[in-house]
Order: sequence, then C-alpha cells, then structure tokens
Amino acid sequence: MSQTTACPLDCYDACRIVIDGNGALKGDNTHPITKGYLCPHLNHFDEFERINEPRFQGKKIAMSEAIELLCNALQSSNPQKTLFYRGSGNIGLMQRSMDHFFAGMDAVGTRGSLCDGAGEAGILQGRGVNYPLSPAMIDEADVVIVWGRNPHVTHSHLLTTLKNKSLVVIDPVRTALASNADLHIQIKPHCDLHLALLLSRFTLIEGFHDEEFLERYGSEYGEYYELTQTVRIKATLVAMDVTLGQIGALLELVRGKKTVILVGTGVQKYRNGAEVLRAIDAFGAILGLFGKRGCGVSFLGNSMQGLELPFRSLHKTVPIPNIDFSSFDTVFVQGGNPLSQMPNTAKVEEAFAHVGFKVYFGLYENETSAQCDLIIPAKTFLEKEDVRSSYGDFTLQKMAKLRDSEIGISEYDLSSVLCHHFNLSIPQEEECLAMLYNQMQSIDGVDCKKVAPILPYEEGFATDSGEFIFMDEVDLSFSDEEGIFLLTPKAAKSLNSQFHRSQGVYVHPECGFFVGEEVIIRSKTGSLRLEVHHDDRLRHDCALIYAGTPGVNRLTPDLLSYDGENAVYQENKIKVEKC
Ligand SMILES: Nc1nc2c(c(=O)[nH]1)N[C@H]1C(S)=C(S)[C@@H](COP(=O)(O)OP(=O)(O)OC[C@H]3O[C@@H](n4cnc5c(=O)[nH]c(N)nc54)[C@H](O)[C@@H]3O)O[C@H]1N2
Ligand SMILES: Nc1nc2c(c(=O)[nH]1)N[C@H]1C(S)=C(S)[C@@H](COP(=O)(O)OP(=O)(O)OC[C@H]3O[C@@H](n4cnc5c(=O)[nH]c(N)nc54)[C@H](O)[C@@H]3O)O[C@H]1N2
Ligand code: SF4
Ligand SMILES: [Mo]
Repeated sequence: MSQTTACPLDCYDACRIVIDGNGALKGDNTHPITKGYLCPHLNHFDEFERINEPRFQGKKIAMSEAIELLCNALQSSNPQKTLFYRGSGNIGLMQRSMDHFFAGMDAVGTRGSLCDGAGEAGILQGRGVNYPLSPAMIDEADVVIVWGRNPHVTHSHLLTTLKNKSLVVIDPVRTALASNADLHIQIKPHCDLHLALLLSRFTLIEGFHDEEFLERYGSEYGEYYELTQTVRIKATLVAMDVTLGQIGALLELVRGKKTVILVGTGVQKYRNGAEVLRAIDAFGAILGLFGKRGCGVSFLGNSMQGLELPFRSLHKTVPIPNIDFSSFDTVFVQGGNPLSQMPNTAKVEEAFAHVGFKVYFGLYENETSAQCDLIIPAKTFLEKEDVRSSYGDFTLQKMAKLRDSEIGISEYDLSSVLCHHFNLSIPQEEECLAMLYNQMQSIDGVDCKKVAPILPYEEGFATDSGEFIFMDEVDLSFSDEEGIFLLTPKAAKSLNSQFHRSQGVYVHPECGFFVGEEVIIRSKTGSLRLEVHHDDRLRHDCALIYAGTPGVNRLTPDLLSYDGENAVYQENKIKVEKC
C-alpha cells in the first residue's frame, strides 16, 4: 500500500502528504507544489477532537442503530421534501458517492455556491470555460498582479513562485504580500469593476493593447472601449480612493511584460461579482494575456472540469445561499456547517428548527451538529480511499487509505448501505476508484488530469465564436448605503469553520474603539456583539471579521449574486457601535 495521500481540505494547494515512520503527516518533498511542507491545519490535524460515536437526540448509539434510524427516516420522507446538503469540508471526489444515493431516491440537492460561483459565471460568459493557471505557468511570469487574493493565508505554497517577480497587490487590506509588493493599491472595497474598466481604457488610450491578439480573439474590443468611456474618470478615482499615479504605475509595470493576474474570491463577494471578473478578464484580453506562456488571468478553477464521475448527480436543486430549510421534512448535512457558513444565520437557524428530522454527517462538532437529531461520525481522509482534484491547478491525486480506525463510516460505505436498503444500484468502490484513476496521467512525476490543457486558451476560447466575449453593458452605480464596509476574508488558523476559529472584529486603531471593548455591529440583516481588536493594515472605512468567526453571518444577507447564484458576504454595509 502506498504511504502517500493528498490533503482533502478546500484549499488551492492540494498538497501531497507522506506519513513518516512515527505516523506523523509530512509534506512530500518530491512534489513540486508541496516541496516538503504542509500548513498548520495539517501539521496539527491529529490534535483536533473529532466526533467518536453516533448520537440520536443526544444519546450515544451504535453505528448499526444510527443507520437503521436513517433508513427509516428516509423511507418515510417524501423525496421532494428531503434535502441533501454537501459542504466542502473534504473535497475528495468520493464525497460525491452520497450524491449517488440521494439522486437515486430523487431527493433535492443544492446548486450555486457559497464560494466562487459569481466569479466563475463571469469567466464563463467571457471565455466559455474556466481554467486556472498552474503554478509552473505562473513561475514563468515577470509580473504578477494579486487581486483580491491572500496567498500568505489561503495558499502559502504559491509564495515561492512569487519571489523575484514584480508584484502588484490590489486589496483594501495591507496584506503580508502587499507590504512587500512593488505597488499596493489599497482600493476601497467593491470598486474593482471600475478599476478594471479604467485600466482597459488607459491601456487602449496609451496604445499598448495587443492588437494582433484582439483582431483574432477579441474583435469586439472597439465597442468595449466605448463602454469603458462611460466611466467618469475624476469622480470614479475619488470613489475608489485610487490615484491616476497608481494606475499609471501599474500600467508601466505590466507594459510589454509577461503578466499573470491572480484573482481571488475577495473581489466577488458582491451581487455584481460576475461583472467584476468579466472586467478583470477583459483587461487581461486587452493586454493579450491568454494562451501565452507566463501570462494569463487565473481565478479559482473548476475542480470538476473535464472529469467524469461514477456517480449520479442530483437534478432537483435549490440555490445554496438562500435555502429555505423549513420547506423540507428531512435534511441531511454532509461535510458542512450551514448554521455558521451560510449567510443570514438568524433566518437559517429559524428555518432549520422547523425541519422534522435533521442529520449531520461530519468529523467535528459545530453549530450545525448541535441542532441535529442524528449525528453520524465520518472517517477522516486518512481512513478511506479517495481521489483529489484541485481548483488551483490540474492535479488529480490518489488518496490512499493509510490508517485503520473503529470510528465513523466512509461516504462510500454509507451510500452503499443506503442504496442497498432502497434497492438502488451503486458501482463497487474499486470500480469507482478505477474509473477516477483512469482519468489520471503522470506529468513529470505528478498525477494530473488527462484532459488538462498544457497552455490554457492556446486555441482560443470555448465560446460560440471562439473569441473572448466582452461585456456590452455595465452597471456603474456605487451603493449609497450608509455605514462602513465589512470584509470577511479567510483566517490563517482556520479552514472556514474547521480548526482554530477567529473571534472578534478588527478595526483600524484610529477608529475610536479600544482593544478588548465589546461593540455591537449592525447590518440590514442582523446584529452581533464582538470584542474589538486593532489592525493597522485596514482602511478606516472597513471592519474585518474573519470567515469562520462564530456569528459573522448574522450580518450577511441571503441574496444571490446577479449571475452564478453565489452568496454575497460583503454586500451589506455595517455600523459598529459602543455597547
Ligand atoms: N487558511 C485558510 N486557507 C483557506 C481557507 C481558509 O478558510 N483558511 N479557505 C479556502 C477557501 S474555501 C477559499 S474559497 C479560498 C479563498 O481564498 P482567497 O481568494 O485568498 O480569499 P479571501 O481570503 O476570502 O479574500 C482574499 C483577499 O480579498 C480581499 N478583499 C476583500 N474585499 C475586497 C474587494 O472588494 N476588492 C479587492 N480587491 N479585494 C478584496 C481581502 O482583504 C483578502 O486579502 O481560500 C482557501 N484557503
Ligand atoms: N462570512 C463568510 N462566510 C463564508 C465565507 C466567507 O468568506 N465569509 N466563505 C464561504 C466559502 S468560500 C466556503 S467554501 C464555505 C465553506 O463552508 P462549509 O462547506 O460549511 O465548510 P466548513 O465550515 O469548513 O465545514 C466543514 C465540515 O466538514 C466536516 N468534514 C471534514 N472532513 C470531512 C469528511 O471527510 N467527511 C465528512 N462527512 N465531513 C467532513 C467537518 O466536520 C467540518 O465541520 O463557507 C462560506 N462562508
Ligand atoms: S496548504 Fe492547503 S492543501 Fe496544503 S496542507 Fe494546508 S490546507 Fe492542505
Ligand atoms: Mo471557498
């Protein structure tokens, strides 16, 4: 049996893991991304207390009893009123074996995203398919623009790739990367659309757009230039808190250089998130960055792109950011914590309380497990076979079972038991794994998808015309809501709501609040009391509450992005008041 696996966590890096003689987890130093290092989550993985035994209404029960209760509940539940909610606590492909069962019983699933759906929708409109750039391709760039992404926290293995390059950071926070960048544009939140339009406009005015590329792959750029002219320059610069000098400096850095733009989820936690990505992509197209080595615009890729699964998928679905749980009799939550991570927590809590039978299938106790009737412990990624695809590159890695444990049940085994009970077919586990292994190829000793493009967009775009499609209209209005901006980026010590979760609200030291003071934070959606921390990397018009902080989503609205059915965690402004 191989002694290596891959990290299952929802993270760009998809690290390769080896287990040493003492059973400790280490980074595989033969792997080009992991290079021998993991991160705090995996270095301390065995220290986090997991759920050891199944429970029904607070009482410990045997796994066989838990499965019987589950079968009975599902048997008597109307499929239309049965919801399967799969979070992203483990993004191994075998997690989807449970989709196979719930699709077979004709239950309801989810669509849309809490994460990157708005940005992806914008990318699909322009490019037809969403490919990320592999770290090897980023390594060939001269200049990297990091736009609404925080690699020190969210994918630390990229940092070595960014060394010795000209760096531009566009972020309302002076992140660790911003402190060392050649240029940091500390933009006001929610203004990236305007900045991207202005960058395109000035590139065209200055005449260093890639005419050859545009004639071939973006012939509508003349019309797009007209659209960018609708931006009122002076007023917009003031509104964004960006100077002409900064725009000039950015353009000077990228002029004639191999440039990569790395876009993160920060720019698209708003209703117009798709438009933002389209405008950033358009700037990339105007510079001619697609289909060339060491160049490109890279967001979170679609980890399922080009993969065929051995499982059925659910056809009846509801958008995940605004599920009304109260319209279901039975809810099965797997690998997620909707009572903390979905927006508008108060509404979610109330609706969830109305569900007749609630099941939690996971590793750790959290807000959701606390409200469920039946708790089924999962096996950790070390205790089951799986395959891991990635949204940060094109790797597709085997995850071998490395440990035995008496605790929990794997997703495949639970699905298999349920399928048999309901008389539904399911392929053998070995067949499922073989089908996934079959889609791998080894490139320089690293297992990747067979369908991975070597140079994304080399042959043009996957749109009807084969060209990049520019936006032909845009909503340039700024919100006139009163209050300051809420930022909810990822925290270093937690992975969403797993591991060491942050506490408190962070404000600039000059904002009139003392460290340790309790404040009440209000938004249109709800309110929350938190303790104040200072952070001088913030703008004065922003307060920061890390994603995964208990209660943060009491403040966030359950609206959908205009495209992509994504959550919009930063759409609401907030007020911070003394108690
Ligand atoms: N340690 C750790 N790593 C993680 C995660 C975690 O919870 N913890 N979560 C994983 C998951 S699920 C995901 S989706 C990825 C996301 O990883 P990233 O894409 O890096 O996302 P965030 O940390 O949410 O936000 C990135 C940056 O956007 C900035 N930002 C916020 N608003 C704006 C804005 O309006 N404009 C601009 N230009 N910037 C803005 C924030 O200040 C932040 O620095 O990380 C993954 N990796
Ligand atoms: N305010 C705010 N809210 C956000 C975000 C934000 O930026 N700001 N980010 C959003 C984003 S990008 C995301 S991706 C979501 C993530 O939100 P969720 O998908 O809800 O993820 P987690 O909170 O990490 O919950 C994961 C749970 O999965 C379980 N788990 C782990 N491994 C396994 C396994 O192998 N099997 C099973 N069955 N269970 C397992 C653990 O018990 C853990 O508690 O949160 C979103 N919520
Ligand atoms: S950096 Fe990401 S992929 Fe690597 S070990 Fe940490 S959480 Fe897992
Ligand atoms: Mo995410």
